[in-house]
Amino acid sequence: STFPDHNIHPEATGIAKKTVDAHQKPEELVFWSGWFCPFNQRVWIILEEKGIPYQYKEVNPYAKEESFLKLNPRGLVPTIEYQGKPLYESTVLCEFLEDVYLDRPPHVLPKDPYEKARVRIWADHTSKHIIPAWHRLLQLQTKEDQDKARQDLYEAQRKLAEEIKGPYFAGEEFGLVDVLNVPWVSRDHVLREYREYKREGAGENYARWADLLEKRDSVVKTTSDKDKLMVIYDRYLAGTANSEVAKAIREGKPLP
Ligand code: GSH
Repeated sequence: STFPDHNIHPEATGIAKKTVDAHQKPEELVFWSGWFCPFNQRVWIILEEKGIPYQYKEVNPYAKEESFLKLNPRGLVPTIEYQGKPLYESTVLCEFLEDVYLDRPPHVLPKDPYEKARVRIWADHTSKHIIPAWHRLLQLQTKEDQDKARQDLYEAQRKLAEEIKGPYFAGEEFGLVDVLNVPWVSRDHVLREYREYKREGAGENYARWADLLEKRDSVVKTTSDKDKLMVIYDRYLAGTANSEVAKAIREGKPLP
């Protein structure tokens, strides 16, 4: 079908809806958001963490509307317009917001060049290893594939956890590696309920860090009701989702 996730709930719900309502007036930063999307939540969390003035606009990225493709030819959320100019890709956007709003804490990248580079290594590890394994575990259908994906995920999360300075990844401040991971931490109830996943499987350090991250105010404020999210995740669990991410996992290709 042309609209793989056609019966997606049209807007944020619960606490996230209040956050949306508080960000309706025009600002120089427009956030084109999909309430359900974990990549999208990364950017939303930074906007909230730094208290950046932004205008929230909901978009259904599956509809691939012409006006949206003009902003982001990949047709994905998150997308922003800053002073009328479009940008996209969640990791790029997180770094962009740090550059533009450097005076607003938390500083999501360390100042020290060595520490900054180290953060980028573990951001890359998150994109290359943690997120793909997470989605394989969610989506693959045979026990064998799921067992393999679960082991891959534990291993990738354990490696990252060995590098945590504490309490957050890079030390005292909530930062880039934390924000890149937390949307999947706050959705891991799906894996715990349906895929025999547990945080401790990746070690005590990982579990402690994950427990801390999901309590962050900015995370809570950008999280919609679980029942609305589960409508979407049920399709992934059944192997019938047709998003770009779902197709990539099925075809064994890198994520979009
Ligand atoms: N690499 C992108 C990023 O990090 O921003 C991935 C974003 C992404 O996959 N967004 C999904 C989307 O817009 C929603 S979670 N999908 C539209 C589609 O699959 O057609």
